[in-house]
Amino acid sequence: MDIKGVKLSIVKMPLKNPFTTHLGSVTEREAIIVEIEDRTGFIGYGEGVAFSSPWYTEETVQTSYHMLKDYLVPLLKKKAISHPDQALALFSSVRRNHMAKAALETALWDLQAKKEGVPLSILIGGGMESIPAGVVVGNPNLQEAIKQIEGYLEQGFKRVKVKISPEDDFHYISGIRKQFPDLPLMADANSAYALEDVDRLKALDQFGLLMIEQPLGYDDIIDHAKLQSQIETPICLDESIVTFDDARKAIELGSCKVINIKIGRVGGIGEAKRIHDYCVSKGIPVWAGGMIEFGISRAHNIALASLPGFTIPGDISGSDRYWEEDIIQPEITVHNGMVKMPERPGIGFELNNKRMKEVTIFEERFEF
Ligand code: OSB
Ligand code: MG
Repeated sequence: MDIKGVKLSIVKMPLKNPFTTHLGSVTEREAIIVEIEDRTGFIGYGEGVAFSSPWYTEETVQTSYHMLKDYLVPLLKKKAISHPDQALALFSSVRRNHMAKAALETALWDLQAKKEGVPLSILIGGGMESIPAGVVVGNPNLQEAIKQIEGYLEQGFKRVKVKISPEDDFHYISGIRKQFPDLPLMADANSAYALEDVDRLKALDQFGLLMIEQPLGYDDIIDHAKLQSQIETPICLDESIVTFDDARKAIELGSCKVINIKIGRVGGIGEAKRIHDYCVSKGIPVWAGGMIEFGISRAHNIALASLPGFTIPGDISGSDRYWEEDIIQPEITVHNGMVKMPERPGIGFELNNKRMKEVTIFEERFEF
């Protein structure tokens, strides 16, 4: 791909409002922004979505940075590749560290799409249609959550996801349901339950949730299969699916009826596409999960969500969901609950250099 150099920037920005799960609150977001420049002057953008601490997966901003600087960027420098679909094989000597790999791999996809002069959605086999936006409410206070949901429905969001835990699940979900009887609603537990909680989870069946996301252990697929056979609500797996084989095994076992695909969690767009294609062949719907991310990662998600198997609205909200000002221009916007597919080559957004200057806390360049 004739790469000239790679730039890594660590950015840091406060969220407009704290985002709370039973695992804690996120009030500030750090991320790694990757820029890969080729010798003709094109620049591909990627975003490392690991958090500052390892609460969601084992990776952090610092472990990702270490992997990128000391292993992944040197691998890319040592062995030239001609297409981003060779990146996963190139990185195969590094075990896991999916978010670090995805940060670089997604930048290669953006670069390739720009070289070919096509939108990223088209390059990866998707389309140009607008996609429906879904939003996540991370607020355990029922009255505040209801207010927030009202605001999002006014903006036209097509689907709402809330966070739940055994502490307050029945009261919280029934309160929201009472207020919004027809709302396409789902609940994400981020592994807050154990198999012994089956009765609590069965009690939620009456609320007609679209799905319950990752109720049990973050690396489990066995107990989820046992749970799915006892509850009506479809189980969606998030944390448990970090590879194509995880998806295959979970579907074979009956551990879930839906899969949330996050590019960072599975190590890149190549693996995300493989999981998508397999799910389509098995009749398992998928949707694009969010990571409280900045605009670069959001833009990659939007392209991914244009693939035909993404039949459920994803965690795809606008730049203003979390940020006073995003690091891209134009910002991502939601109109009547829809996000327009960008038409320009690549991800279709540029870095906002002024904003990048304000929020960058560290940067480093690697010449090839
Ligand atoms: O479990 O889906 C999750 C955010 C950070 C880490 C994990 C998850 C989430 C979300 C998505 O729920 C929030 C968003 O990006 O809007
Ligand atoms: Mg989740």
